[in-house]
Amino acid sequence: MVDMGENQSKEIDTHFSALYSTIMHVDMDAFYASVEQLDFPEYRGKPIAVGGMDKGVISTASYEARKFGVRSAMPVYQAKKVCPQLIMRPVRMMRYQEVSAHVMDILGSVTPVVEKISIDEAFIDVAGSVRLFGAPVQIAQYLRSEIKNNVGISASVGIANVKYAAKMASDCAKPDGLLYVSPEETLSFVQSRPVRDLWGVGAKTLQILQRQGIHIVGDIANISRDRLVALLGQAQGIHLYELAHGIDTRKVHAPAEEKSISSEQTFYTPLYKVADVEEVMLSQAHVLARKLRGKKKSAKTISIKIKFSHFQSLTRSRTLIEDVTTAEKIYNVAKELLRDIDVRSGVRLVGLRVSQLNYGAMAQLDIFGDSGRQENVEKAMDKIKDRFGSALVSPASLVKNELKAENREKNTGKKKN
Ligand code: TTP
Ligand code: MG
Repeated sequence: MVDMGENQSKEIDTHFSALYSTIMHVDMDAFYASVEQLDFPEYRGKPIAVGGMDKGVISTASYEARKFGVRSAMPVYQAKKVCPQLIMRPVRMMRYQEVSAHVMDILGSVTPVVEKISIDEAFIDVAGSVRLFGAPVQIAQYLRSEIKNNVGISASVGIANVKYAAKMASDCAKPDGLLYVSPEETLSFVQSRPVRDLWGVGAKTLQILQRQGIHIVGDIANISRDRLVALLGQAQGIHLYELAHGIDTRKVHAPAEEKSISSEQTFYTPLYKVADVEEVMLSQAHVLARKLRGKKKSAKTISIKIKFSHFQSLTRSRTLIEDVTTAEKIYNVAKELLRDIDVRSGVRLVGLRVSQLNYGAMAQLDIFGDSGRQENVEKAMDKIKDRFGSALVSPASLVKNELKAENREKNTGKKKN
């Protein structure tokens, strides 16, 4: 077991093998209170608690306040009794959600397999990330420092080969720690922990077990499945029996993967010139590239779809050797695909699609090459567009197109995905 507090370090085997534990549970320390201490430096190092305003109970307390016994769900009057110097802060949910999104983004920078459990915790599985980013412990250290440096608060991480053990490990590592439990150690680790630390064990179950003299997970392992079922019912009995024996088949569920991103426009007044179709494609390429960058993805396949006035339609696509993220590249391929198509009979629909989406690391590796520079230019445009709207920054040809498209929209039908 590798326990890495703030100042500890350890040589890590960088050769990944299937024997590593790869499931991480990441949980922010004293989340609401930490955000208050981040935004208001005068509260740092002090016992503070968040909540109290409506229901009169504490949502969470800083670790300084926990030393006095202040806890979540404690009535404020009681908290003030055990800690008279306690500073109370109101809940600022919008701000915590903003910080949460930032943390989740950082987790998403090493793997797409991120399962958000609550505002301040998530499971991630880094099995597919080790070749790019290193062994799981290194990834966890990287994530913890990224969160600390970029968000400004601390996260604790537990790593194990099953979900509930990873969650137990992050609990053990708190605050501001990292605990790695190897696959061989999982069973003995889990069995050494108190039953109350098992994920999903509520007060009622805990009470029943404690009455039977069952206090640690190892105690559960010592009793028969039938007896557990008799005590807790079929579902809970079997579930706890399995957990006590290190069995947990639950996977880390990432949100459903997007397979492609597309943009389509229809025109009541057909387009007869290649240049007009190209202009539409340029605009669409920018929309798609921006979406790709927003999702930190890159694409390998680019397809175009053209529908003619006589309702015939055709598609052309090309799969590239390298992944693309920039509008420039998407547009250049689209233009080439359009070259063989005769548009003179009139085009009613232009569609552009990127597929075979990959997690964007490939493109980031190329950051110093030409496409890296182009990506940075387009990223800078994204930022300005986010702040000021999309009309202000665009390549000259695109501005022209946006104006044209706007005019068209006034007297034509337009569909955009
Ligand atoms: P937790 O992760 O349970 O607690 P925490 O982050 O404050 O402290 P730590 O993880 O270091 O033990 O919950 C996350 C946030 O959810 C917490 O900051 C405030 C909110 N919360 C409540 O509003 N009510 C509660 O009863 C609990 C437990 C949490
Ligand atoms: Mg937390």
